[in-house]
Amino acid sequence: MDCIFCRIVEGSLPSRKVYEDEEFLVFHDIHPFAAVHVLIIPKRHVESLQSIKESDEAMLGRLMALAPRIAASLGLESGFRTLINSGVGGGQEVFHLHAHVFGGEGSVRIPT
Ligand code: DGP
Repeated sequence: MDCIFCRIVEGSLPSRKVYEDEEFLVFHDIHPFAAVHVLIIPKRHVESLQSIKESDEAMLGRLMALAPRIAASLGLESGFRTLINSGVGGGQEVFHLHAHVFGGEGSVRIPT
């Protein structure tokens, strides 16, 4: 399987890391839409929100709970926006589950 985000997790593709723990990796998006634009991904390959199983529910809770911690660590005191594109029809381009976190200049103009 050739997955860009799995390669970032492995370290064979570089990224600007913001946070890492056993389960998740957070890094800056290569094409930022806002002053702050990072991606939260599970290290384990999960294709999409479209394909999650019941056993993924706790992981998803932890992923979303990480967003405010990451936002705070990046200085987004006034708020932030999250987005998960799911499936081709939902605008997903990289098929490894990820939550976008946007903040600062530009973040409120991103089309949803
Ligand atoms: P989505 O449409 O939700 O699948 O968004 C995928 C995002 O991933 C898109 O905003 C650009 C970003 N991206 C794609 N390839 C790379 C990469 O190699 N490195 C980083 N840091 N971001 C990437």
